[in-house]
Amino acid sequence: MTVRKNQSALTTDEKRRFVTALMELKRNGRYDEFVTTHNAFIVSDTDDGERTGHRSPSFLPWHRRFLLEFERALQSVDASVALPYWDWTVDRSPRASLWAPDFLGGTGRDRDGRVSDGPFAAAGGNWQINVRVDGRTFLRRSLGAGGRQLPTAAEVESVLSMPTYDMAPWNSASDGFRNHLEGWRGVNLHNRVHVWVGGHMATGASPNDPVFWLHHAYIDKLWAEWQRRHPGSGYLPAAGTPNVIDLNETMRPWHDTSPADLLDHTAHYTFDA
Ligand SMILES: [Cu+2]
Repeated sequence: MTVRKNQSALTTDEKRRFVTALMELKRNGRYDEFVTTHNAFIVSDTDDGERTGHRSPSFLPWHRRFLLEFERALQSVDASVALPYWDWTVDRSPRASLWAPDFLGGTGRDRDGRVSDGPFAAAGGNWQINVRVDGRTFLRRSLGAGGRQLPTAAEVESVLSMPTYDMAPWNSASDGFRNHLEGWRGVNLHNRVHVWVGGHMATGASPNDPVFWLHHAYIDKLWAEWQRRHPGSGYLPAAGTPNVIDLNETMRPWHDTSPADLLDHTAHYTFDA
């Protein structure tokens, strides 16, 4: 059984295996397929039209399935690997071990945002950015630039306390747990973390930065935590909503899984705590 651990608790060997598996997916081309898929959904998900991956109720089950696909790809390289999660309420500084050279490497240099240490630095030759938002082929970050702050535990708590999963109009204007977690409204959790990392993470091609998976694994964990706190609340909408994925409707691009199929993560993985 896959156990997703807090990234801060990984052993040196676990970090090395995770990075090696990422490198192999990058080398064989599968990694960039995930970047392409994510970018296509970012571009096509709109508040007034069809929306599946983002700014809609299926933001959470869509990313759960997307991460599951990615984790299975990693495990096809090394069966011992699981996706770690990044609790950014605790590891909230660029000095966190997450950003050390033996794991994800640090922030980008001032001039052009180029990440210059760690396994994903362009100079290593193993991490060329192919699914590009501009001409530049090197991974970019600007951790906490401009004095930006990651969300606090109290802010997370305020969102976990919301009893309703999602509400009409089921988009970036909605009240409720999903949109506050996603960040289009209120204290802003998920979106703000993308912006705090900066560089590729602040674009539709955000999975170019491996921290994408650790960020979304924590967002996914917060969904599980919300379910524990609100056992009487379920996924919404239930049925008949135009442009929006209802509970039992299947999601693109897989066409074989509905939100209902993805509500219970324990069928696929558990968390360390
Ligand atoms: Cu996304």
